[in-house]
Amino acid sequence: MKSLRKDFIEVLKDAENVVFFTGAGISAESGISTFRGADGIWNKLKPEELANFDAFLKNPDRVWDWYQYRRHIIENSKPNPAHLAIAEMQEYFRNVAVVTQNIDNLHRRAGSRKVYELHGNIERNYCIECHTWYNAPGFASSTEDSKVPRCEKCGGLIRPDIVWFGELLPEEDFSNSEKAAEKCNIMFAVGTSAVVYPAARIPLMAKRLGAYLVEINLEETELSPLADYVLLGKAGEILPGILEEVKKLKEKRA
Ligand code: BV8
Ligand code: ZN
Repeated sequence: MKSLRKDFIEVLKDAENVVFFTGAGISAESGISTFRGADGIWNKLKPEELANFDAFLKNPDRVWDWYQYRRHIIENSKPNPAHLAIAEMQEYFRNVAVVTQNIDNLHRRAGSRKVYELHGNIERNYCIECHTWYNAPGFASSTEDSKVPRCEKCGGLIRPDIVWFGELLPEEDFSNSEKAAEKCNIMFAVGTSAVVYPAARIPLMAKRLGAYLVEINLEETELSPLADYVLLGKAGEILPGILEEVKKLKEKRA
């Protein structure tokens, strides 16, 4: 990796609170498709046809089947060097938070401890009538792919715990993300097109309140003009490079 800019290194040196705001691009190198861009799944499918509650009520089997397809891919994937580098940053900064729009649980599997999930988690499911949770490992794989399971208590439809378009974000995760954005010294926006709201407010808020905003992406996005530093390339290559720099800085200081 080419050498990092001096002003960024200065901020890294003194930073105590660091936030990683991540999107689908960080999991691309784990083999999970992004939503937008060249290989995005929304290029083939319309979000309004699948990722919303009305679509689920209209054709629950179709929507369940689509999530089962994605679940199988996620179950067979593993954290990549970008997720692992973020988890290792916990050794070097006082406070590291991950605010993710991803539903794949790869940050926790990589070892990140403070993870706020703005769009839910595909490993969890609940009944739309009585809200009973169905989170036992293997629950979804024990069901038929093409048939939505029913609640054993009330017979209601079971859905994945994912925030669909038009739905509210989980209150606690969103408010913790806002707090993390308010107090961070550096905010990294990694692998996100930053077009889905209200999640995309998080890096904007951090920047407005004085954080140094670093963007890591294959290409420029709507966030780029606001970023203090734009690093173009693969997250799985850039983040391990930054981690190496952090290690050097902290060793020098010790
Ligand atoms: C809400 C879950 C309040 C399903 C997802 C018009 C204007 C503004 C806003 C709106 C509007 N119309 C509607 C809205 C609101 C809407 C919204 O923002 N729409 C946008 C798209 C216009 N938001 C909502 O509906 C939200 N709720 O507002 O509630 C409300 C409630 C009731 C009534 C009124 C208001 C709920 C949003 C929930 C979104 N859920 N999907 C599922 O996963 O199946 S969105 C979907 O996009 C994913 O969840 C994903 O997390 C999210 C964000 O996408 P990204 O992660 O950024 O991924 P993307 O593919 O776009 O980009 C990947 C990037 O990675 C690219 O830039 C690429 O270059 C880069 N990349 C690729 N490889 C790499 C890489 N970078 C680095 N390294 C690599 N190797
Ligand atoms: Zn039920």
